[in-house]
Amino acid sequence: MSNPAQRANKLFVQTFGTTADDLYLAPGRVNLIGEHTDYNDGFVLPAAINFHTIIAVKRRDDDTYRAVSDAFPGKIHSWQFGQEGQMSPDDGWINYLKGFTAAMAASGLPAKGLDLAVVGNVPLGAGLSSSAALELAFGTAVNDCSQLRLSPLAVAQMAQRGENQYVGCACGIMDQMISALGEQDHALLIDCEDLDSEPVPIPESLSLIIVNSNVQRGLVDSEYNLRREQCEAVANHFGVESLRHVELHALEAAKSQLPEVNYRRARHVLTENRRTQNAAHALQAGNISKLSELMAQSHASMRDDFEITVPEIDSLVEIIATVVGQQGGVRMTGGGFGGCVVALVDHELTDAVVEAIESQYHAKTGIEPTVYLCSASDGATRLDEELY
Ligand code: GAF
Repeated sequence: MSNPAQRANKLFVQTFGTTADDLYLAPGRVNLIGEHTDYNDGFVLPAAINFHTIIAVKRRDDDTYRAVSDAFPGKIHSWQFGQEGQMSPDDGWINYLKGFTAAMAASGLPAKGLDLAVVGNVPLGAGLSSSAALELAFGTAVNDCSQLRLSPLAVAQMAQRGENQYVGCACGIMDQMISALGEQDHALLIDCEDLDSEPVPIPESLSLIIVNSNVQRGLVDSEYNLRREQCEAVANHFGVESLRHVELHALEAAKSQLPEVNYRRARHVLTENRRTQNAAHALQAGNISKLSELMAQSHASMRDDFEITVPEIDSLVEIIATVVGQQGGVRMTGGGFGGCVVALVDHELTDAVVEAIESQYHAKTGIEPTVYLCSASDGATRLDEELY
């Protein structure tokens, strides 16, 4: 049926027996380069994508929240502001909303209650940040409806706090920040130390292709948190706050004093920071062969040093790289252990890339891939339904 905005409104009426006041939307994201660098105060280069979470909301006079999702119609969750209780893994998606209100309450910010109906088309569990899209659509609605006047960056930080403290995932700021601040046809170079960001135009000659490996992601949170601990252990070794303050030559000099695996984790982060800054320059300059080289190096570093790829993802990257050569870049995107690869390729090669994936990936892995032809989109906002 209809578009997602109409679906959200319809779900709202079916659930609450009245019409919603407003619609809010936030995008998922794809990271072009700069993986596992955000929580090390490094650089990332993500883009918001044209896959969204949309929430239809109605303001309430009390501090109660009632929420329904089209993934589980009929199941209404409700809680009171500041009384979110313990996170329950069985509650799934609602934890991200409760995390947001819990973080607001802990910061001493007041907020009024809402009734809300959630729909979306960000693929779930694919590493495209459906959770950040949910948090930012909700956070933007809460901010607006309670007239808190938080900046989009402050909403993103609140969402990250909720996910860290309530949901228990030690994620960095990248996903929330790009979902808040994304710009159409641009990636965003973010310095995760001071949270400065700079839009980088994606050349019109390039197609943004995302391919879901459809590998079931396992152990994501525990492996993610372990990587973070390994990085922090190296920063502690040098007596600095984060890996941002460790130079590559100092890391090389200290190699024999570090556990080998931690040395490799840190080498990924330090080299990835350089690659990310260089990739932003290459994109800006339209230097696609340089971008291609940097994305290939990034993938190899994630595979060999950070060990977050899986054979199916490596195989997808190889299939695409063989078609595009120096006329585009390809690498795994997101936290890892399955999920998606991202490719930025010359438009003229789009069909050849899709054909190669469809003819080779299943034959090599026994899994059907899903291809999304995307565009970089704007960040979270209140939605004018007519414009959607
Ligand atoms: C996940 C996290 F949520 C991000 O903060 C980031 O660390 C990413 O993995 C890896 O780059 O998406």
